[in-house]
Amino acid sequence: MSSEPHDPNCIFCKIIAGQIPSRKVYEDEELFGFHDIAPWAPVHFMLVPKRHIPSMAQVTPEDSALLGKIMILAPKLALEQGCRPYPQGGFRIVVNTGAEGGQEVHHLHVHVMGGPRPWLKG
Ligand code: DGP
Repeated sequence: MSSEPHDPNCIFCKIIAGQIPSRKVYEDEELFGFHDIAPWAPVHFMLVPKRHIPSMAQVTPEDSALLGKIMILAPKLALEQGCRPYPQGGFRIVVNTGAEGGQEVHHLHVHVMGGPRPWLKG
């Protein structure tokens, strides 16, 4: 274990616990997926571990299966949420890490974004 299971002050821990409402796209024993409240793209949801890992900077080899599961789930859920199939369609995966990485919520989260392209830059 690389961190405490839950942080009572963490907004994503509260979402996972159902204390703050969210638009859920996925849940199992170790992962939770929900729509971003401020979407950057027509389809924009996040996948998060239920265990409170602050960021990618704290993951360890013990988290390999968890991270792999997120990456395998992302394409499946992207299609379910309305992204068009590869190669004309597709999606972007972003994991902001630390202040200089643009991370605002310090509970590891994988953004999955897609849909018609005008939102996409860079
Ligand atoms: P980041 O900058 O990578 O830490 O992204 C955090 C994202 O979390 C940001 O795009 C907005 C989203 N977010 C923040 N608070 C809430 C919330 O209460 N509910 C939901 N669904 N999303 C939130």
